[in-house]
Amino acid sequence: MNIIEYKSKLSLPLRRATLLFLVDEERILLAMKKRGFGVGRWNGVGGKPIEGESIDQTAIREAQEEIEVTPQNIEVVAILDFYFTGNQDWNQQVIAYTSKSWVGVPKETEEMNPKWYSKNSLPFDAMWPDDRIWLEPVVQGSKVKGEFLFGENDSIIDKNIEVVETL
Ligand code: 6U4
Repeated sequence: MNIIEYKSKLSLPLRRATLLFLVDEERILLAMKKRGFGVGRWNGVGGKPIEGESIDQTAIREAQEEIEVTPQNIEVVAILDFYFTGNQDWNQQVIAYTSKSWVGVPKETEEMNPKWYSKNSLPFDAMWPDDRIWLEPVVQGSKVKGEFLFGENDSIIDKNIEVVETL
């Protein structure tokens, strides 16, 4: 199975979700997901839009809910289409953002536990397996478009990655 074959069988458009990383010159803020989809992994903060909300508003609200900060200058840095052979309900398009300024201090909530990491030493073994492919260029300042097809145990069985000028 590859992405082209898989997509040809899909009938519904991908639902969207956000993923946001606070960044400074040397560091990136990750957060440990404490429950739900992606539990036990370090990731950005984010989730699904609620009715009437723009995707940018979702990214900001989710940061407020999950780590109690308000991002001030969000920028889209990746658009990633994720497909799962095992469960179509997990398919999603993730809009990934960085923000270089914010109001508040990142705080643990019932959903996420935030922690600063050096951009040079991300904990890829405890992250989504796609992260080492697309987040690496993103932390170096690139913008990325990507598609990933996951098989058993979230292994990547097909992927397309492109560094782009604009998203
Ligand atoms: P709720 O509705 O909050 O209970 P939950 O199960 O917590 O849902 P959701 O949808 O809010 O999950 O958040 C999923 C998060 O995981 C989003 O920020 C997007 C992110 N995500 C999904 N697939 C990913 C992947 N392959 N790689 C990655 N992040 C991913 O780095």
